Amino acid sequence: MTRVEAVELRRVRLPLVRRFQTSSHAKRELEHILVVLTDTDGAVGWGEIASPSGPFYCAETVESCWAVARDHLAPLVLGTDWEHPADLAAALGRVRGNHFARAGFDVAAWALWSAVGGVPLARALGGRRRTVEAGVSLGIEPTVDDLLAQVRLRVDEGYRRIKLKIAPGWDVTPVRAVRAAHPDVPLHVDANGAYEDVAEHRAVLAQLDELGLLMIEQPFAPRALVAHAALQQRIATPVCLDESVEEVDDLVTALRLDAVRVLNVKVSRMGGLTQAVRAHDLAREHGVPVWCGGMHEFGIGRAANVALSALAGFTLPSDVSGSDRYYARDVTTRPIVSTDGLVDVPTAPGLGWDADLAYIEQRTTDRVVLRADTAG
Ligand code: OSB
Ligand code: MG
Repeated sequence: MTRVEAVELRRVRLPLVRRFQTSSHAKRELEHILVVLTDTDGAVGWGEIASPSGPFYCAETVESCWAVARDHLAPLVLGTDWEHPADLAAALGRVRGNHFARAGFDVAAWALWSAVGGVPLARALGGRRRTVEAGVSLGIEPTVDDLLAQVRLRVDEGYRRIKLKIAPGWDVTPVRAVRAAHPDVPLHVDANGAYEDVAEHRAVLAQLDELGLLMIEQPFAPRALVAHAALQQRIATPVCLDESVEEVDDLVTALRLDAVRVLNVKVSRMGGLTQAVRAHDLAREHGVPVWCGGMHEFGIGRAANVALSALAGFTLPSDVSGSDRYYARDVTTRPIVSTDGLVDVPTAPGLGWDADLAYIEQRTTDRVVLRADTAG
């Protein structure tokens, strides 16, 4: 039986190696929340809340995660005895939504539990791969030439798949240019829900369908499952869902509608590893290949993504690029490295990467510790 005695939350800021452009603004640094659970024997587990700062990917923000983690999730964790991380995840499920915040606690529980049990996290989750294939996600660039330079760089580094962000006005032209320069590279596009519906964008979607893409990810809004199903009827390229699938039940609906032929499983979006594994299992039963999407995680969240990607259904390259692509120095004592597009799955017990406390302390902007005796 595990009882968590202390929950520590730390807001940590890391500068980005290269600024990136989102739909709302350009970012030079990211702030994530690290979650540290300590049990009654002094064993420790780390998790990461990798929420974007603004509510543009989903409804959560760093501020909402901080408040929900401190006021609701930490007290729940301090008041729950658990045998297995899934038991704790079920208790956290009393909080609706807030998946990024919940994921930080769920990952910390898995890290703690697998470390105490002496098994690598990947094994604890049921994964058997020794290495996982890494792909990269490339943002919208100022020009097609800038994008081509980025693709060249990442292909030369050995990444196994290139994903391009697209939006109305930045779609067929850049994707065609990349395809012409790299006829054989596994390529896919991600629209983050930027397209209105099938009718409005018929020509663009038909042209993308000709480019030999692995998939078209989330062209329409999160709740637009019927639109995704209608698109799949018209194109041969598999439709992949990201934002649409926050609950395993969303996947049940999407499978029934034939709105999902590839699934992006994100630990954060699913609310943690427990639900991510369930989504993987269900997709696998239906013959739907999955891959692990990223949220520009620091090393703790990235380590969880690597462990998850070791499961059998992860047959497509995941967004588990090396730490160096985003951060000059990561929050782990060793960076996560991708060599020739492969990341080794750790064989040490637990997460497999250790938190770099000195550096984390240096980058911490706020910190709170909650204890069992003060929870209420
Ligand atoms: O849609 O996959 C996405 C980052 C922020 C918000 C949404 C997405 C992303 C990424 C990150 O693509 C990729 C990575 O972490 O390597
Ligand atoms: Mg996506």
